[in-house]
Amino acid sequence: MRKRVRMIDILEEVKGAKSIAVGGHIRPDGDCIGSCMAMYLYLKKAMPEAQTFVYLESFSPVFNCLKGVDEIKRPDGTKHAHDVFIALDCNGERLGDCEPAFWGAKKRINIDHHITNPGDGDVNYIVPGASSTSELVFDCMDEKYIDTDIATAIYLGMVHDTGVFQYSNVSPKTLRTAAKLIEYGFDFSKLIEETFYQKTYVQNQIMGRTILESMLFLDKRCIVGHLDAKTMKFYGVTSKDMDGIVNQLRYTKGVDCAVFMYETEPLKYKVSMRSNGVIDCSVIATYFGGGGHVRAAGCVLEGTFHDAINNLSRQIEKQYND
Ligand SMILES: [Mn+2]
Repeated sequence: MRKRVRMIDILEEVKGAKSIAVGGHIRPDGDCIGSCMAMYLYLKKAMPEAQTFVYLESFSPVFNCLKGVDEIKRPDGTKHAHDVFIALDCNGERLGDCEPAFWGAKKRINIDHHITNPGDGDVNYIVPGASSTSELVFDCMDEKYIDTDIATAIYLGMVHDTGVFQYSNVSPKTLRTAAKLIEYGFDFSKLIEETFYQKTYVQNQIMGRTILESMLFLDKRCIVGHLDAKTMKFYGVTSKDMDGIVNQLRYTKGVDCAVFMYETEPLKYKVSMRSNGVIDCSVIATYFGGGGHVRAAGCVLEGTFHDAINNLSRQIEKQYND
């Protein structure tokens, strides 16, 4: 049974506010960007008397198709003193350089679907079973203010966190929400192709190379691919070019859990995990100080690649033995 969480009306929550900030997590993904931009555009439209800001770290240029991205402010680590700060798709800790502004706000609102989020706001709308934060953001809106640009941003967020409505986090409500959104008449086919599937030549090259050099482990039920800093430098790629690699690894027949890691600095790896549900990725990620969902989670590991995979393997094996 899904725990019932009280839905919130965001306009009710920000009533009377003169300055409102919206922000999302470090290394923003499609859902983070979609939910933040939708919320920003919505508040600007429905609350013209307030000053609204949106803070996000830099992200892949594929998301520049959304309205308002040129107005995004970079998180600067200052406290500010907004009347309201709305943290989307994460809790306070994952806001990066936005964290001081979050804690410095008079009122904090937290909307998220991560099971690991305890809810850091004065008002929380945390629904762990939901497809995406974008779907939750839609719940908080009055449909009379939603327009094509807002609908596009929400739809984009939902597409990215559901693997184009494929993952098990999709509910009948997710699709009903998506149905309402496409009524606004945007080119969803182009949006999906250009933000989700399309890769640059070099992105395809590193995906190919990672898969070529991947290894099966734990009786061929798990797979790992990795990129070291030297290889990344050779191809001229950054973290933003890695999207989709871990999912492609997971599509290997017979594999329950895929691990992809890349070196962010010497002896430090950013780890992404995907599973078919047999392995709970969030348990493993949380053990190593990260977080996420059952089927998708991430963390950071220090040490050599072999240390990292040995440590992860031990934790995955525990679940097989349980
Ligand atoms: Mn999300």
